[in-house]
Amino acid sequence: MFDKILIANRGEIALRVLRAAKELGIATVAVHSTADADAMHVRLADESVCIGPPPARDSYLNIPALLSACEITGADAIHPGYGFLSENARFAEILQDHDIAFIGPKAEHIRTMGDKIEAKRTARALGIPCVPGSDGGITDDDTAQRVAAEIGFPVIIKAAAGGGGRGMKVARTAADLSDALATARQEAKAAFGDDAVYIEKYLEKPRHIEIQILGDGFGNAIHLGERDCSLQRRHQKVWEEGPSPALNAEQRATIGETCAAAMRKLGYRGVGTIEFLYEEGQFYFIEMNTRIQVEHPVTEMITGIDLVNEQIRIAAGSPLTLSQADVRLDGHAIECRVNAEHPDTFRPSPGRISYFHPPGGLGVRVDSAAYQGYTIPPNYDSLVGKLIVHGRTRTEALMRLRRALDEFIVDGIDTTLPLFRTLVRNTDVQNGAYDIHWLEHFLAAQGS
Ligand code: MV4
Repeated sequence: MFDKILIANRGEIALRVLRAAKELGIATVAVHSTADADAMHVRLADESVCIGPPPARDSYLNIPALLSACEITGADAIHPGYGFLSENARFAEILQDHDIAFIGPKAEHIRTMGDKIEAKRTARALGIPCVPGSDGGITDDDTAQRVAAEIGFPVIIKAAAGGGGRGMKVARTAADLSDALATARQEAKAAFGDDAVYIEKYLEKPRHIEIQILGDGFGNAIHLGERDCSLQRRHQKVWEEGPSPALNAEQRATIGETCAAAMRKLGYRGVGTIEFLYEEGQFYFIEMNTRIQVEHPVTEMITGIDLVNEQIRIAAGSPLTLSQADVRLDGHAIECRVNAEHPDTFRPSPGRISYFHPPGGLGVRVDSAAYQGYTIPPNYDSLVGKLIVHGRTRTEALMRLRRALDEFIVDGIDTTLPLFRTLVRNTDVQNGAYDIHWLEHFLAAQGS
C-alpha cells in the first residue's frame, strides 16, 4: 500500500480523496495555488505545498511543480481527482517514469478513450452498442454524404478530440451537410488543434445514462449500476440520480453486464464511466470517462461502496475484492450540484460566504470544501458543494431532497439552490419524465 498520497486537485474532490486516504491509514499531501492558501483541503491534509500562481495551467496543471512536490514530501502516489490532469495519458506516463503511482487507469486506456473515434472503435470491438455512424474520421463531402445516406438524417458531426459537447454540429438534410462538416472541422482545429471529426445518427430525444464500472487491470471487472444525468445545462450536469427512472431491472443488468464484460476483455484498471444515450429502449455508446466523476456519490449511496477507496487499493496493485454478486443496488440517490451562480442567469458569483449551514440527518450527504467565511476564488469552477440524498424509494429521496434543500443556507453569494427548490417540486422531475433537452426547455420557458 502507499505511504503517502499527493492530491493534485482542490475543492470538494480534494477533500473526498483525503477522507479515503485517511481511512486507509495513508498520509496526505495537499497542493495548492496561491489563490487557495485558505482552502479546506490545505487545512485538512497532513502536509501542503504551494505549487504556483492562481491560473490552473501554472499550478494544478503544472507537472514539474507536482513532481517537485512529490520529491519534497516523499509522496509515492498521486490522485488526480477529476478535471485538471485526471485524463492526461502523458501525465500518467511521466509519473510511471518517476516511480510515482498514478491513481487511475493505464495510460493506454486513458489515451484510447480520449480520442472519441478510437474510443468508439474500441467500444464496438468490445461488444458495446454504439450510435450508428462512420467507422472512423470523415474528411470529404462525398464520404460524409454516403455515410449520412446510409444512416439517415438528421446526423451529428463530432470532433474526435472533443467530448463533453464541445465541437458538435447537427445536419438535418443533405443540403446542410457540407457546411456542417466544414464548420465542425474548422471549429475542431481551432479548439483542439485537431480537425478530425466523425459522423453519427442524431438522436432527437435521448436520455443520458452512464454505467459505473470498476476493474483491477487483471481481467476482473464489475458494474455498479447506472446514473441518469439527463438534466444538464450547456453540457454541465445539474442533477444526477440513480437508478435511472427509465430502466427496469432486466435492462440494467443487461447493459451493466455488457459493460463489465467489455472491461474484462480490455483489462481495464480503476474506475470508469461508460456514457450512453438511451432512447426507446436502446443504449448507444457515446464516450467513456477514465476518471472518478463528480456524480460518483450517487453510486456510493446506492451501493455502499467507497469508490475512491477502491481506486486507491486497485492502483496499489490489489485485485478486486468485490464480485458482481456483492454489488446490491439499494434504494435511490439524487445529487444536486450547487454552484456559486445566479439561479436564473447562471452568472458566476465568486466571493465570501458570510453564513454556511449545510443540511444533515439520515440519508443526507454534503460533499463540499466550503465553510463560513470562505472566499470562493474566481479562478476555478463554480461548484460550492454537492447535496446528495438517499431514500429507500425515489419518492422518499425526493421528499428528503426537498427537506434538505430547505435547510441548506449559503449567504453572501448567489447559488443555484433556488433552482433545485423549484426542480424538486416540478411534476416532470417528480415523474422522471425528462430527456437531455428538458432542462434547457424548462429554463427557456422560465425566461432565463
Ligand atoms: C449526441 C446527441 C444526439 N445524438 N449524439 C453532447 C455531449 C456529448 N457527450 C454528446 N452529446 C450529444 N451527443 C448523437 N448521436 C446529443 C448530445 C447532447 C447531449 C448529450 C447528453 C447530455 C446532454 C446533451 C445536450 C445536448 C446534446
